[in-house]
Amino acid sequence: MPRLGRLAQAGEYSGPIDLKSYEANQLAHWLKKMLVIRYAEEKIADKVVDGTISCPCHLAIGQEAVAVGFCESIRPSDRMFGAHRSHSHYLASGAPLDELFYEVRGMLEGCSKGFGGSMHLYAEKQGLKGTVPIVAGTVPLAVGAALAAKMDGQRKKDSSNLDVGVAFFGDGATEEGVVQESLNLAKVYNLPVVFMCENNLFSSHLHIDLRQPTDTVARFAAAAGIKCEVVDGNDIVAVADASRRLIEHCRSGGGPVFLEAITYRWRGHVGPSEDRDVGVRRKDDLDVWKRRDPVRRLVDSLVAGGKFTSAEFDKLQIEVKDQVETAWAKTNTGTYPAKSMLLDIVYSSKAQEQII
Ligand SMILES: Cc1ncc(C[n+]2csc(CCOP(=O)(O)OP(=O)(O)O)c2C)c(N)n1
Repeated sequence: MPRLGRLAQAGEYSGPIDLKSYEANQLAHWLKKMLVIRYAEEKIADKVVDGTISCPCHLAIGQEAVAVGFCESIRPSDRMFGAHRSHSHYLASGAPLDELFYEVRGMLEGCSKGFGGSMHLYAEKQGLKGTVPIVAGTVPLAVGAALAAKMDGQRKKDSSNLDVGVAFFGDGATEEGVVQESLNLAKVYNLPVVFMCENNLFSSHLHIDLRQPTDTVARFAAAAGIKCEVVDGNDIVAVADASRRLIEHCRSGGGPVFLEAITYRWRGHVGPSEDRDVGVRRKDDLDVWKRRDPVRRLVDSLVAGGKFTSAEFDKLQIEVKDQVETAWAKTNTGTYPAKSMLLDIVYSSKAQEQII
């Protein structure tokens, strides 16, 4: 059975990353996006603790490089689907921060009008068609959306620049049968779908070593004959490069692809705590994984390469923290929906006519 080897070892790959020929501006833009995700999620964590937010929030602190590196190659006409841990995907797509904050407070100004909470996010203009907490539930939806994208391409007689379907999911999701069915169907129909697996080594509280005979899940895609790559998910350049290669393959009619990014979440499965008391590996690994911080590694590499100074980083941190504070403060004057609106958003008007 294949193993991830050094890639899954907490103490490995903690040094600077190879920035290749990327321009300083581009890298600073990625850094800013990662900081927005980190500080926004820290704000959400604080507000869960003080009770202002009462919906369950699954945080992706530590996994920011995957979302930002991947979304770099996405365009608004693509069809992305996220899961329960998708604040990062929502923000990386460029969707408005204040609408995320309104949403987790259950307010009408939120991206799902306050009816979705943390786990049902929506950003149509940025290509995020929805996030759903049924583990693996959005994988077949992305396959269906990719079928539609392929048919659209055929109608336009242009199958060399297709929109793509995208499913974000975790290693735990690959234990659901529907993922195997989706991989198989996507390959048989040669669909432009990207399976984007963030392998953070945990499903809820169980380490992958306790759940699977090996620690890599790309083997499921390989078994279906799907082109796949495995990368260090805490190296934004590695993620961005692999995502670009694979997404281009899909767009040009090459069929489905699978990217497995190895990463680690700093907070617990749900909520702000670190879950140090669960799982045999978590307690030992967490501090070591924090030294593999995707943000710090990018900053160190930028500074070492003379593309950025520490003073510029300090300034950027202040700017992003201000942005987060301003967006949060805005939500203090938001509106809660009336109880009478309960069915207004959940069902389409046509469905409501049939129910009532
Ligand atoms: C069908 C289904 N089964 C179980 C759950 C409970 N559950 C929520 S998240 C989760 C773990 C998912 O792990 P993974 O897919 O690796 O994503 P991660 O939380 O690591 O991001 C489980 C079992 C669920 N929401 N849906």
